[in-house]
Amino acid sequence: QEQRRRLIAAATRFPLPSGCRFSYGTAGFRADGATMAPAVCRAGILAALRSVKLAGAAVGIVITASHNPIGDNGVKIADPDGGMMAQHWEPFADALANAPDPDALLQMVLQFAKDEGIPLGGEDTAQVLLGRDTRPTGAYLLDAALQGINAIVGARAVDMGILTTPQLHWMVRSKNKGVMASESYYFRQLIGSFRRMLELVPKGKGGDEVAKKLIVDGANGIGGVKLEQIKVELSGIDISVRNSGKEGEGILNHMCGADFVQKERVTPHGFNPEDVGVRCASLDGDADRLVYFRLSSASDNRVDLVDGDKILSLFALFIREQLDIVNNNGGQANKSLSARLGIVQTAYANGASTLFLKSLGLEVVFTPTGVKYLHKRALEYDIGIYFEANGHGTVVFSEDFISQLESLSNELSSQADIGSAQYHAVMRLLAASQLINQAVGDALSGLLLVEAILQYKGWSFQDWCGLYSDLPSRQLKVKVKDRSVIVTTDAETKVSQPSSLQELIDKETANYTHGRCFVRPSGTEDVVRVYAEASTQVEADGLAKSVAHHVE
Ligand code: NG1
Ligand code: ZN
Repeated sequence: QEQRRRLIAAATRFPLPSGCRFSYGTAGFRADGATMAPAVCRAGILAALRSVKLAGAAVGIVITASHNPIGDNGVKIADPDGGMMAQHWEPFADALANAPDPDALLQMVLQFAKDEGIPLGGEDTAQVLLGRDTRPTGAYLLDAALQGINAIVGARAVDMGILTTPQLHWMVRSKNKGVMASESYYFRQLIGSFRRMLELVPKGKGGDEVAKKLIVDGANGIGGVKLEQIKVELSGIDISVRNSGKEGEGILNHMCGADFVQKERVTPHGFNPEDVGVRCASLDGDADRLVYFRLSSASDNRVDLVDGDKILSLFALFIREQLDIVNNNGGQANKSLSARLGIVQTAYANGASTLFLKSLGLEVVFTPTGVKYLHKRALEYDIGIYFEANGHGTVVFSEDFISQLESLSNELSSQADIGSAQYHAVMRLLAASQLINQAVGDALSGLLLVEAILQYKGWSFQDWCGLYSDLPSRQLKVKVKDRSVIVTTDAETKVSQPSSLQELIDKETANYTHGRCFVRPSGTEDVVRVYAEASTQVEADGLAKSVAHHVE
């Protein structure tokens, strides 16, 4: 009875405006922040139910619209392992968000609880950790989420404050592993493992003062704020933050941030000609994306870009090198590591990156867009490295592999091999596994791993950028009446419906050397995206434009 009363009360407080339709897309629900309260409240209900279903394990709610404009907002749910909510709950998320009235919502929850075997009404049955970014609608939506969570009897909500998205995912994962789920613990892990990585840089490598200098574009979001908080403790790099989110510095994601830099390939707001040649990094508004860039010249605003694909390539090279050092030294079976290393990309990965990775003999596989697909696929390996071209990605290590590392490090240290190259390589892999966020792509931890690897290799930005040359590409957005009429297959590389569209794309693509083109409906915006690659920029633009024409 109490349970029924609470659900009706919550749904009544946040009625669904007529004509509103929410869909749990690539990264949860997203819309204009002012219209999001009903969906966020219902996401609160959903998260609490998810926790009850999973025997009270902590789940997470993140209130953010990532790289989207400041007026937008969104909500997504993290599962107990810190990853995205299991996909088979998405249809229920959609149905719940769109329940037309309180009574329909109540019936829906009761029916779902029955079908899924979720026991309602118990005490202390669920816990939900909440985080939000710096958006002005964040506090209001946090309240809506709290009311949704509290509509489930026995659910406890814990507001973790204003955080980067990956911090919240990390906290959920930690909580369920019995590790302290606090921000200070998160920072301690980041700073400590980064320091260990630098201690393992071979003598004579590592940076001079110039190599240590890094300018970070914080997108006027939460990432810059957090980086300011910890940068004094990051000895070994000299970080200055621009677009740090301080009063007067600019608007969230506006003319700055990882999405802007990666898509527009121009200098973000807040940079000037004095920065030419300096290594720069750009985060997005919630700090789960990371790209690097360098101002090419003082006379125009173009940048040399290092996108997610090249960050992935750097990580892959580094990890492969460490595995080789361990396995080629001595060669005794009990002192080697057996690891399946896998690379996961999406259709947006630059074709040149895929060729490069394959030329190294690495296994490369593809999934549809969205970390929920990439992350899951990466978990199939002992070491899975995934990145979207836009800079979202991470490295995941299997538990079995981590225990191999731990026992090998114990064995080597007890045999007084701690000066050996093999021991150092094992320790580097261990430190990297602690530095890089295992729950989800994390710009701050990714940035520190990049910096540590550049120092290890003694590489400049140019050395890194020159690993391979990106094929010229173009991305366009097309507004259509109903984007859901486009259905794709083969990890989104082919259109299956409408059936004539793929033939048209093939015909256009055949006109270009190294042409590649695909279209798909966005999961976060009301548009169809067109991506084209070809051997020159003019050709890539031409291909994208002619295909966009067929989509309209
Ligand atoms: P959609 O709108 O589904 O293309 C975008 C990004 C994804 C991912 C999500 C979540 C591109 C082409 N797509 O998804 O990679 O980051 O947003 O934020 O960048
Ligand atoms: Zn983001």
